[in-house]
Amino acid sequence: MQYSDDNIDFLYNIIVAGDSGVGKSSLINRFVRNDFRLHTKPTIGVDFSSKDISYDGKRILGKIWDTAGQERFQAITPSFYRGAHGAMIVFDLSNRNTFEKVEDKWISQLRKYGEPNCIIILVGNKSDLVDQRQISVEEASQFAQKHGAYYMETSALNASNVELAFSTLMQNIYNNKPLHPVVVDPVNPPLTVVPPPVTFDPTKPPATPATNQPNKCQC
Ligand SMILES: Nc1nc2c(ncn2[C@@H]2O[C@H](COP(=O)(O)OP(=O)(O)OP(=O)(O)O)[C@@H](O)[C@H]2O)c(=O)[nH]1
Ligand SMILES: [Mg+2]
Repeated sequence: MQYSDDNIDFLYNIIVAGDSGVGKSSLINRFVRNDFRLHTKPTIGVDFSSKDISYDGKRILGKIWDTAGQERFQAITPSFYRGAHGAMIVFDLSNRNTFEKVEDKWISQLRKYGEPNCIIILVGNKSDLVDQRQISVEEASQFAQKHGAYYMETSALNASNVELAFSTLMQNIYNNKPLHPVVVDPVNPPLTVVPPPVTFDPTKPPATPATNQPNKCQC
């Protein structure tokens, strides 16, 4: 079954969350527009973008919800967790506090408000700041594994792994078959999501150093 846009086979809601300044908007800007700005403004509330990828002979559209990391917008974000097939939780590799908040805040919020079968990818951004790194690959990978998430390191500045992180998330949503078709925007609802005609293949390792096992959100 196709959507009214004949070019799109599947549509997934993806929420991007994490502390203010970790580079969420920059990652989306790099993925969607292949652009980067050194000076950005904090996101107000929630922004929306979309981009499609080709996978398994299908066109998959990602509706990407860019949430504000600032504390004053925290009342808004949970309603967007509710409709997400996938979540990208971002921290700044050069700022340990943003990594600690992933467990204390972002993953617990996702478990509380998110869909039980949502797929999580943990992203350590700003990998270009090599001398300022405060979290090792091993530590972040183990943390991701503990939470049933994929892990990837990116740089919105030099574009390293950005496309790969978003497409890995979308591909793994596709491979894990979303159980509940969900709608985020009741005014302009996405067309119904139909479970894909494939099952997850556990012999295909995820593109992550965290684990070779297929992982699901344990929220
Ligand atoms: N060096 C480096 N700087 C980055 C990278 N990604 C983002 N930045 C910078 O980090 C700052 C914050 O980026 P944003 O994308 O606005 O951060 P955000 O997570 O969207 O912040 P909020 O909207 O407040 O939640 C900006 O100055 C960006 O230029 C990166 O990969 N490397
Ligand atoms: Mg932002």
